[in-house]
Amino acid sequence: MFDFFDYMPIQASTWADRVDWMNNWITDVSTICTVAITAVMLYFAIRYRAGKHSAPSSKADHNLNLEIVWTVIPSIVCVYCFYIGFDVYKEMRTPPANATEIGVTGFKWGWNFTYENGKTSSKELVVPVGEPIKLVMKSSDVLHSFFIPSMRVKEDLRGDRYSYLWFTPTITSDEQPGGVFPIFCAEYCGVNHSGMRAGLKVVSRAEYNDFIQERGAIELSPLELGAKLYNEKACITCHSLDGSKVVGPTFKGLYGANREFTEGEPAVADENYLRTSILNAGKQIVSGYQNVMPAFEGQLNDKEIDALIAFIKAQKP
Ligand code: HEC
Ligand SMILES: [Cu+2]
Repeated sequence: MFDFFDYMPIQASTWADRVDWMNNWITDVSTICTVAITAVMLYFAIRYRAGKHSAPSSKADHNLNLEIVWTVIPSIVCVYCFYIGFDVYKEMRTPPANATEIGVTGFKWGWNFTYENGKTSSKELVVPVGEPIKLVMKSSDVLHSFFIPSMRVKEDLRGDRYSYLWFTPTITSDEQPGGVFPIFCAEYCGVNHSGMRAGLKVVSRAEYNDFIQERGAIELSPLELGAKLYNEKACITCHSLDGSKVVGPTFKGLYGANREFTEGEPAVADENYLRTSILNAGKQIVSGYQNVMPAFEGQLNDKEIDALIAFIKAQKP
């Protein structure tokens, strides 16, 4: 509406416009109401102060029309706020399938970023401009929250499951101080909480490719490590890659598929489902199979679990 207050950080993602519009709209409506109500209150307090101007005693006790008006109008305003908020929220919850995926791990007190080919970084998260970016996030200890003000996104990181964020950066970060958009932890997580700062570096696709290409020779990509573990941890003895049913279900086309169980509600095989299945297969038994898969809880570290998930995701239908 009027944009009375200009305090928001630079708009650098496709969300920014809509988030700011909503923020300004709510602030403007609240400001107008506060000013109007205060003005009327002051006017009445002075106009009808005790003394010779005292209000004559009145027989009016209520006014139905007035009450309907001041109930219906605020209700419409509230429902409208909810509606436009929900509209953006729905999109924010649904990352597009073609997004570039980057892993984020929060720990006391810092961040680790893992790119698709196994390259890692910690002080700077580097992303290509103009493309959707999906962050698959997890904490290795307490709750943290990943906050990039210029992208207008923030989401908690938990220790027991993955959470997601996605955004499309609209401008590169060249012009920013330090060449990066600031990243903060927004969940109080201990003494060095305020030290959990990093930078989001938004670059061209070509620069991004160069950046992820520079990596140590011995580092395996998550996919390569996943393939190695698939053999070494003997998943291969019970899970095929070609669609055939062995002791366990095939990994072919598993990611994103609907799963049915001997007990309980069906589920979609997303990252959280795969993680639970790998660590604790006995929790939900896939219909048509026996509960014979060993629990890998405690036998695989986070990096290995992420690698197996990447490997399963790569087995396209
Ligand atoms: C001894 C055989 C066996 C081994 C070894 C085994 N699994 Fe399984 N797995 C199964 C069976 C049987 C099921 C289906 C029953 C269930 O849900 O527990 C299953 C289910 C799964 C599921 C859920 C599949 C679906 O269709 O929803 C995943 C994911 C999985 N296993 C991953 C793995 C990984 C990764 C490994 C290796 C680290 C592994 N499994 C090792 C037998 C095995
Ligand atoms: Cu933190």
